[in-house]
Amino acid sequence: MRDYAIVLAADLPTPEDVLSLVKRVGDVVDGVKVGEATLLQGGVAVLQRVRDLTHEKPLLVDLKIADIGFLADTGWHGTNGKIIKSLEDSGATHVTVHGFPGPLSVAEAVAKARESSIGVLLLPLMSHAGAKLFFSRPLVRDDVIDSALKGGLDVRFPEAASCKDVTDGILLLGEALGVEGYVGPATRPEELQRYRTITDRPIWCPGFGRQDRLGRSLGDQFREWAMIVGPRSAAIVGSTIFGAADPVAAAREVVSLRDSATENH
Ligand code: 3DU
Repeated sequence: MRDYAIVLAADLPTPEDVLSLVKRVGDVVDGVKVGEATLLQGGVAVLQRVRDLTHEKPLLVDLKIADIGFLADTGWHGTNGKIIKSLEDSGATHVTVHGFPGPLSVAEAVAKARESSIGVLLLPLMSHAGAKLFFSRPLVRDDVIDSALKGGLDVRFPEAASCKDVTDGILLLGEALGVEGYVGPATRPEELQRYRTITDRPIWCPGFGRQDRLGRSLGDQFREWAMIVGPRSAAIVGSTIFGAADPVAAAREVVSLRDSATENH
């Protein structure tokens, strides 16, 4: 994936709408995100149809998986693994997974995704208003480590990283379990800064445009995002592109704002 990638969140009402948007905008953006609604309507076959249009570009399936992990003598037999297995050979390159269901759920997701060459992006926090209600609840590092050990996981947690809340705990889990990267809120620059004190992995950031609550222009939002997260990152942009009168022009404008925000990096 290219540095500072622009990933289109193709959140349109039907799979046919999604495919016709990708046909128009796929060459301009650096990747595509397909949501659960599209998958429920179109089935996993829709993913290969997107991939046929975007070729080698990343295809993120945004399922925000949050089910059980179950480790038996014969391997992983929880539901997270079964969900991920159903994406095998579908064209998906990445999938989103929640961290709050705990170490076994994340570990199973990572293990099964690896078998299918899919990267797990974990969600330590979200971008919308109110997301901190639960993610900012206190959590101590020892409880995260104990839970992983009790689950039978033999993993190493980063030595230096401290933990004060659920967001930190999910970042610690992601580091210990080797996720490919994280989803992080472009609406919360100070939280993205916190991510970067714990991880060097890619951070894919939604929340541009309509979700911004800091009164920033789109250009300022891109500048702040790029400065904090650095090149190993992506901006996930939906309605700013697909809601515009001319989505192709809007996608070009987003790419050009990204280019100016990163030209000196
Ligand atoms: O606000 P937009 O239209 O640019 O769309 C953002 C997309 O990113 C949308 O698909 C939403 O489901 C996803 N997303 C978030 O907005 C926030 C998160 O924390 C995680 C995913």
